[in-house]
Amino acid sequence: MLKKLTALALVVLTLTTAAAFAGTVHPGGFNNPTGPIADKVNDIYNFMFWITAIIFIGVQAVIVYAIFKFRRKKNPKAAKFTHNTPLEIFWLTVPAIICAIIAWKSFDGMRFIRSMPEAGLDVEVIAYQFGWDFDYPDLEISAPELDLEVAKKTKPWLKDLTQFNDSFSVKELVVPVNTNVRVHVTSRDVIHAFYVPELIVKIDAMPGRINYQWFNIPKEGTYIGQCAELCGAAHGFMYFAIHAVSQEDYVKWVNKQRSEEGLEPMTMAQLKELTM
Ligand SMILES: [Cu+2]
Repeated sequence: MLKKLTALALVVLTLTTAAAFAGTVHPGGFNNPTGPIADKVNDIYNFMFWITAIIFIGVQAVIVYAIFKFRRKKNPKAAKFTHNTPLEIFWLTVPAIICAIIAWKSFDGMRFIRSMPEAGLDVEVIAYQFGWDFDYPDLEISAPELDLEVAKKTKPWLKDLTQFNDSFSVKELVVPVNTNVRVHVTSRDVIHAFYVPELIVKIDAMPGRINYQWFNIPKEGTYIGQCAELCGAAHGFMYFAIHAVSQEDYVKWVNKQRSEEGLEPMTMAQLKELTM
């Protein structure tokens, strides 16, 4: 009776947990992989998933077959052999070939992710305890700090993140869509990590060292980023956002920042040329 009750409780718990999370898309989750790097990683993931699935089903099928075919009732006398050369050659070569294919695909993916595009919008990302600076060296501007009280009303992603703590600083890295963005990442104090789950982009921010990473966002929208290296008390609130906008909105945003710095506005052609 107790066993049955425990089993029932487990089933109910599983179902309610599944129902509670069904359809939940965490603002910082990787539920909507976006961009060429995410596509590449997804591609490798799916490829390996299907290899694993086919092997799993094959192994289970052989086990079930053996259970019935070689059951004690039908085979009262056990077979006693220790070697089968063709079988041994098979189970050494086939896995070796599969591993080689996976390695080739993985290295190809790594090469793609780690090769910086020849040109792109350059952004310097500087992490610190506890926040981020985004500087655009070619444009002589920096991403401004958002006024949380104002931003919370217009940016739904902030409302979700500030419900537990609304005392942190948040900046938005504004980039144009369909443009290669090259980030040069470093830190002012301890090790942090620049992590944008939906773009499947993650790179350490190390003091005294500049790491590099690139991405290209095909869809307008807000992509939440966060620090992914435990760096101190407010690590959990080290959020930022990448805001991918149309070319027109990007020009407007850049010129707003430039006018605040007392700089001349730039045209779309000038800005585009900087990324070519
Ligand atoms: Cu951190």
